[in-house]
Amino acid sequence: MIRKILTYPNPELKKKSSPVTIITEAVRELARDMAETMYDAPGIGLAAPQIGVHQRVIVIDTAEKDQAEGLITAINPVIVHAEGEAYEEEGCLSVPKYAANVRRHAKVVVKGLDLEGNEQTWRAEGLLAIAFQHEIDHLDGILFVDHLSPLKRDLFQRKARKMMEDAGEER
Ligand code: GNR
Ligand code: NI
Repeated sequence: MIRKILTYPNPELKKKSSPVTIITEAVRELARDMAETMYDAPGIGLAAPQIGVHQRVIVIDTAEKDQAEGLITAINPVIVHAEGEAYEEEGCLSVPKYAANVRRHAKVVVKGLDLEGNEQTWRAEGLLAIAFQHEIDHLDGILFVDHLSPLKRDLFQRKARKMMEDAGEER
Protein backbone atom coordinates (compact mmCIF):
# COMPACT_ATOMS: atom_id res chain seq x y z
CA MET A 1 0.00 0.00 0.00
CA ILE A 2 1.36 3.41 -0.98
CA ARG A 3 1.46 5.70 2.06
CA LYS A 4 1.31 9.49 2.21
CA ILE A 5 4.72 11.16 2.61
CA LEU A 6 4.77 13.90 5.24
CA THR A 7 6.43 17.16 4.23
CA TYR A 8 8.23 20.05 5.90
CA PRO A 9 7.35 21.67 8.30
CA ASN A 10 5.28 18.75 9.69
CA PRO A 11 6.45 18.35 13.34
CA GLU A 12 6.26 14.52 13.01
CA LEU A 13 9.47 14.75 10.94
CA LYS A 14 11.36 16.20 13.93
CA LYS A 15 10.61 13.35 16.34
CA LYS A 16 13.16 10.68 17.19
CA SER A 17 12.14 7.16 16.16
CA SER A 18 12.29 4.14 18.50
CA PRO A 19 14.20 0.91 17.87
CA VAL A 20 12.22 -2.06 16.58
CA THR A 21 12.19 -4.69 19.33
CA ILE A 22 10.58 -7.63 17.49
CA ILE A 23 10.29 -8.07 13.75
CA THR A 24 6.62 -8.86 13.51
CA GLU A 25 4.43 -9.24 10.43
CA ALA A 26 3.44 -5.57 10.99
CA VAL A 27 7.11 -4.53 10.63
CA ARG A 28 7.42 -6.58 7.43
CA GLU A 29 4.26 -4.96 6.09
CA LEU A 30 5.63 -1.52 7.01
CA ALA A 31 8.85 -2.26 5.09
CA ARG A 32 6.87 -3.46 2.06
CA ASP A 33 4.74 -0.30 2.10
CA MET A 34 7.84 1.86 2.45
CA ALA A 35 9.49 0.25 -0.59
CA GLU A 36 6.30 0.64 -2.62
CA THR A 37 5.99 4.29 -1.56
CA MET A 38 9.67 4.97 -2.37
CA TYR A 39 9.44 3.45 -5.87
CA ASP A 40 6.15 5.23 -6.55
CA ALA A 41 7.50 8.67 -5.53
CA PRO A 42 10.11 7.94 -7.00
CA GLY A 43 12.99 8.22 -4.56
CA ILE A 44 16.22 6.42 -3.71
CA GLY A 45 15.38 6.01 -0.03
CA LEU A 46 12.68 6.38 2.59
CA ALA A 47 12.62 6.37 6.38
CA ALA A 48 9.57 5.25 8.39
CA PRO A 49 9.00 8.66 10.07
CA GLN A 50 8.43 10.15 6.61
CA ILE A 51 5.17 8.19 6.53
CA GLY A 52 4.43 9.03 10.16
CA VAL A 53 5.72 5.80 11.73
CA HIS A 54 8.33 6.45 14.42
CA GLN A 55 10.22 3.18 14.21
CA ARG A 56 13.83 2.77 13.11
CA VAL A 57 13.26 1.27 9.65
CA ILE A 58 14.75 2.53 6.38
CA VAL A 59 14.64 1.37 2.77
CA ILE A 60 17.15 2.34 0.10
CA ASP A 61 17.54 1.50 -3.58
CA THR A 62 20.18 3.42 -5.51
CA ALA A 63 20.61 0.69 -8.13
CA GLU A 64 19.43 2.90 -10.98
CA LYS A 65 22.04 5.59 -10.28
CA ASP A 66 24.82 3.72 -8.50
CA GLN A 67 26.52 0.39 -7.87
CA ALA A 68 23.73 -2.19 -8.22
CA GLU A 69 22.72 -3.34 -4.77
CA GLY A 70 18.95 -3.45 -5.22
CA LEU A 71 16.51 -2.96 -2.38
CA ILE A 72 18.06 -2.60 1.06
CA THR A 73 15.81 -2.79 4.13
CA ALA A 74 17.67 -1.90 7.33
CA ILE A 75 16.15 -2.15 10.79
CA ASN A 76 17.78 -0.26 13.69
CA PRO A 77 20.64 0.87 11.41
CA VAL A 78 23.76 2.31 13.05
CA ILE A 79 26.81 3.87 11.41
CA VAL A 80 29.73 1.99 12.97
CA HIS A 81 32.48 3.50 10.83
CA ALA A 82 32.71 6.60 8.66
CA GLU A 83 35.52 8.13 6.66
CA GLY A 84 36.26 10.76 4.05
CA GLU A 85 34.22 13.74 3.01
CA ALA A 86 31.56 14.24 0.40
CA TYR A 87 29.73 17.39 -0.62
CA GLU A 88 26.92 16.46 -3.00
CA GLU A 89 23.53 17.84 -3.89
CA GLU A 90 20.67 16.30 -1.93
CA GLY A 91 16.93 16.41 -2.15
CA CYS A 92 14.27 14.90 0.05
CA LEU A 93 10.77 13.62 -0.60
CA SER A 94 9.76 15.46 2.61
CA VAL A 95 11.26 18.74 1.35
CA PRO A 96 9.72 19.14 -2.12
CA LYS A 97 11.21 21.48 -4.71
CA TYR A 98 14.42 22.22 -2.88
CA ALA A 99 17.96 20.86 -3.27
CA ALA A 100 21.27 21.84 -1.74
CA ASN A 101 24.77 20.52 -1.23
CA VAL A 102 25.35 18.79 2.09
CA ARG A 103 28.59 17.77 3.80
CA ARG A 104 28.62 14.01 4.52
CA HIS A 105 31.06 11.19 5.02
CA ALA A 106 32.20 9.64 1.73
CA LYS A 107 32.19 6.07 3.04
CA VAL A 108 30.23 4.41 5.81
CA VAL A 109 29.85 0.99 7.35
CA VAL A 110 26.32 0.42 8.65
CA LYS A 111 25.13 -2.38 10.90
CA GLY A 112 21.53 -3.34 11.42
CA LEU A 113 19.00 -6.11 11.05
CA ASP A 114 17.42 -7.37 7.86
CA LEU A 115 13.76 -8.45 7.66
CA GLU A 116 14.67 -11.96 8.85
CA GLY A 117 16.24 -10.49 11.99
CA ASN A 118 19.77 -11.35 10.89
CA GLU A 119 22.60 -8.92 11.69
CA GLN A 120 23.82 -7.31 8.48
CA THR A 121 26.78 -5.10 7.64
CA TRP A 122 26.56 -2.80 4.65
CA ARG A 123 29.71 -1.10 3.29
CA ALA A 124 28.77 1.91 1.21
CA GLU A 125 30.33 4.71 -0.77
CA GLY A 126 29.07 7.22 -3.31
CA LEU A 127 25.32 7.83 -3.47
CA LEU A 128 24.57 4.77 -1.33
CA ALA A 129 26.73 6.13 1.52
CA ILE A 130 24.94 9.48 1.29
CA ALA A 131 21.55 7.77 1.25
CA PHE A 132 22.35 5.78 4.43
CA GLN A 133 23.37 8.99 6.24
CA HIS A 134 20.30 10.87 4.95
CA GLU A 135 17.88 8.09 6.00
CA ILE A 136 19.45 7.50 9.42
CA ASP A 137 19.21 11.27 10.04
CA HIS A 138 15.42 11.01 9.46
CA LEU A 139 15.25 8.43 12.29
CA ASP A 140 16.73 11.09 14.59
CA GLY A 141 14.37 13.82 13.38
CA ILE A 142 17.01 15.50 11.23
CA LEU A 143 16.38 16.79 7.69
CA PHE A 144 19.12 17.64 5.18
CA VAL A 145 18.24 21.33 5.51
CA ASP A 146 19.31 21.10 9.18
CA HIS A 147 22.89 20.67 7.89
CA LEU A 148 22.89 23.93 5.91
CA SER A 149 24.78 27.05 6.95
CA PRO A 150 22.61 29.56 8.87
CA LEU A 151 22.47 31.80 5.78
CA LYS A 152 21.36 29.03 3.41
CA ARG A 153 18.93 27.68 6.00
CA ASP A 154 17.36 31.15 6.33
CA LEU A 155 17.01 31.40 2.53
CA PHE A 156 15.40 27.94 2.47
CA GLN A 157 12.91 28.87 5.22
CA ARG A 158 11.94 32.08 3.41
CA LYS A 159 11.36 30.13 0.19
CA ALA A 160 9.31 27.49 2.03
CA ARG A 161 7.14 30.13 3.72
CA LYS A 162 6.61 31.94 0.42
CA MET A 163 5.58 28.69 -1.28
CA MET A 164 3.08 27.96 1.47
CA GLU A 165 1.64 31.47 1.28
CA ASP A 166 1.28 31.25 -2.50
CA ALA A 167 -0.41 27.84 -2.21
CA GLY A 168 -2.80 29.26 0.37
CA GLU A 169 -3.83 32.17 -1.85
CA GLU A 170 -5.06 29.87 -4.60
CA ARG A 171 -7.92 28.66 -2.42
O1 GNR B 1 15.09 10.39 -3.43
C1 GNR B 1 15.99 10.92 -2.76
N1 GNR B 1 17.11 11.36 -3.40
C2 GNR B 1 18.25 11.77 -2.73
C3 GNR B 1 19.24 12.41 -3.48
C4 GNR B 1 20.40 12.82 -2.88
C5 GNR B 1 20.60 12.60 -1.54
C6 GNR B 1 19.62 11.97 -0.78
C7 GNR B 1 18.45 11.56 -1.37
S1 GNR B 1 17.25 10.74 -0.43
C8 GNR B 1 15.80 11.11 -1.32
C9 GNR B 1 14.61 10.33 -0.77
C10 GNR B 1 14.35 10.76 0.64
O2 GNR B 1 13.91 11.83 0.96
N2 GNR B 1 14.67 9.92 1.59
O3 GNR B 1 14.51 10.25 2.88
NI1 NI C 1 14.65 12.41 2.95
